[in-house]
Amino acid sequence: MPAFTCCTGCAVKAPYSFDPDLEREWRWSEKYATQPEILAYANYVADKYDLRKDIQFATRVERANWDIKARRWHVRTGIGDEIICGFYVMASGCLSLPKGIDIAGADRFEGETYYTHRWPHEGVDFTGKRVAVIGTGSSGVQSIPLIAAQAAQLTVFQRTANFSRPACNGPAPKEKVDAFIVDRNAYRQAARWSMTGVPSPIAELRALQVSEEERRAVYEAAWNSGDLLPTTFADMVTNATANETYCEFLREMIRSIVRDPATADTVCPRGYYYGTKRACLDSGYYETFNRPHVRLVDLSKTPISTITGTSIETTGESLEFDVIVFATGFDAMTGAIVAVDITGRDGLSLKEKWAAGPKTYLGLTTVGFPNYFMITGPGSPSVLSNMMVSIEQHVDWVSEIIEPTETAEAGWVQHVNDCADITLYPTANSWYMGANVPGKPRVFLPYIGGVGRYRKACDEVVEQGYLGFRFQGDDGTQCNDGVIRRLMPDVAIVLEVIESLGLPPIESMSPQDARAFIVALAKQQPPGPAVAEHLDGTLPGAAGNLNYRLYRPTTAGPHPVVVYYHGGGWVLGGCDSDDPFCRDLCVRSDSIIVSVDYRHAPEAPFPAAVEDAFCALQWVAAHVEALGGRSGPMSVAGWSAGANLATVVCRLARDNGGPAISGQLLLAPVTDVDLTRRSYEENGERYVLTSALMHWFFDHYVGPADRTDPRVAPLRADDLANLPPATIVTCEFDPLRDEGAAYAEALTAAGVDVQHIAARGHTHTSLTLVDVVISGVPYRQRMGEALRRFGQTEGQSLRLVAHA
Ligand code: NA7
Repeated sequence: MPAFTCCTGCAVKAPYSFDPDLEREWRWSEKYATQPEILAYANYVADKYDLRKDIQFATRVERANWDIKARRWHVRTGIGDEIICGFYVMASGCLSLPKGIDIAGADRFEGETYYTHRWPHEGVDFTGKRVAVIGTGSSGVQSIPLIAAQAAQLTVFQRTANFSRPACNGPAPKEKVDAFIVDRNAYRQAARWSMTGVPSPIAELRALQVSEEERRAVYEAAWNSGDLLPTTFADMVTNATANETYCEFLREMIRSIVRDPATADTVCPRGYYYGTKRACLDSGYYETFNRPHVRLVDLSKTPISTITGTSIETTGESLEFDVIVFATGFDAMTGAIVAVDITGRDGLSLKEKWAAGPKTYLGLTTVGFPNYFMITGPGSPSVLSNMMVSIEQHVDWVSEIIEPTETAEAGWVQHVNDCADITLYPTANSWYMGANVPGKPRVFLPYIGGVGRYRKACDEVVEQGYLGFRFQGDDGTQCNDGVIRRLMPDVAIVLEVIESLGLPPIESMSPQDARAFIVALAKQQPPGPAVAEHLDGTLPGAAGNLNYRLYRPTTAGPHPVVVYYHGGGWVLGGCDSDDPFCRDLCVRSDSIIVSVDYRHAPEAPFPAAVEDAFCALQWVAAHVEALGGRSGPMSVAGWSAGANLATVVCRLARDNGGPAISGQLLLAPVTDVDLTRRSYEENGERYVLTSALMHWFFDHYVGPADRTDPRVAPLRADDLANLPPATIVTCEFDPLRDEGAAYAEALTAAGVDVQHIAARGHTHTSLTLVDVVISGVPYRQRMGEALRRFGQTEGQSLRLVAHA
């Protein structure tokens, strides 16, 4: 068998792009070229640019340390050389240091032993031999059919089944090659700004939004595409139910290929989501298990206990072999870097610095290691991208700069985690998480925000005067400190989409047009989770009937009741606009949510909304049991202007002898009329709720004389004592952030039990975007928990009301 490759198509889809001549001269024979062809390309490039004179082959770098006085790196090699240099670049690969073979007795085997990562260049002949392959990752999946074609007997030892699809290898489709030849630049540009470094359409539909037939058609097209990352659905990496539909389709395809049902069942992956472990492409992998001389051993049922001189022993049997092939993977992303003993400023060891997981700025640099760079280091798209595209970007970049700051590095590490945390990836035991190497910290290693977004972050670092980098020269230090990405990644995407639509600002519309606009927007939202029932009704307001919508949880009742007031600046919104959020609150709080309308300004200005809000509260209190709720105090909740009403009715209830309220949940509340706070200055223009829009709301809602009335500006009330316990959620990028925080402080000072939750990286509107902004889930969960707590605190609130 010739040397094979576990190539992902990186080199083939986009070889070096720095020289148009090179692109024209070289032609690949197939989509996923094998190792000999890639080696030939590397040699061709080395010859063409006369590179060999600058390369020292067969030399291992063992140590490197920074000489702070001379501002130089000292790099020591295994053959005793010491190289002194201004810059030290580790381009040592993400998957180049093999994971140690952690199987007892592996070194005792007396037959032939091969490792997929160190394949003999002259090839291996398996003819007539009994061969074992251990490992079914990308390397195993690709080598198994080739080994089976020669061996007398092949036994595959599988610990975890992997998802694999046909590679459909062969010459690249002519139309793709022609398009590339006609406009190379367009292809390169598209690749550089794409998600994965391979230009492909962005998935817009969500899997559960389409019919089963449509879903299947998309999955079949993906199966037949031969692409590693074909476009499927937008929620594939974030929604477990959506992902499971794809997993089940793939299992069905596997079962249709593998004839023996027990073997088919064993090679069907389970227990993790598609893509969260590196998915594979193969040429006849599943078909191989139909061959009479190929057998599968399921190590999840009968693990290997030891390897002897002639056999592999599992807990179930002993099997003799002539050859063992280890396809057991790599110490991914960090292994090859920390294998060199690197010491930075003040004797700091990189291995120790990274003991709990790698910390980098942009995956390129790390604090304490001046003039040190990593090509495709942890925290950059790296293994989640076409490596060539990412390598070229890093190489272009490192010719420029020096050392990052602590703030910049901590901010980037946070951002890399924020990106991973909204996906299903951290749920799997994968090498992306370091989970294949015993004792390695469980950290998501690459950057999953995408090649294009990553490039943009790097470019913005430069545009902002090398934000987060420190330059140290003879004439002192220069530093522009800061964090390049502070918004939650999914919030940033929503803002980008809104910006790309070029919508007119709401405050430029009439209230009627603005309401129609909000209704149209609400129709675009995902529906939110299922509840046992939602029913629409009317209740008497202060000047006529008001609509309400009740959401009932699926669990057995009776449930505590929450009266909810929608957002919309007292001018816009209604039960529909906040529907997904109310469903979500209902499920997470296990409470009945009664979302009540109130009259809107300017037709019905202040105090109409307050009067209606209080009437609605009284009506719900009088009908708690008729609505299926648990008797006793209710809680109130609201968002924005609705949160303003929710806290205002708490004061009214306190001062008017009821109804009893056990707690108030205030999401981004309006608590004051001062539009000059710092949060207005910082966030008044770019994050959907703008200063201009707040002016528009106030101008419609309340005349200047009434603006400081505590029923408009509850922060200005001089008697905040004895109000129900409050959970107040403020959002970092919200003009209302500081007045929400001030209100939390004022209530606390008045002796109210307050929980203040500051939502990092969120905007005024992002936490209500259920199933769109996944990073809002932990906050919605805490809001649900707050309501649960309120639902259990009858005694305290009754006492508070009695006091009033
Ligand atoms: P991978 O994808 O890490 O696969 C390694 C495989 O070896 C995987 O199936 C492991 O099972 C298995 N393995 C590892 N250790 C053992 C032991 N001790 N016993 C049994 N089985 C074991 O590495 P590859 O080389 O295949 O691919 C690396 C990347 O190269 C690939 O994704 C492409 O990007 C190119 P596990 O899943 O851990 O249970």
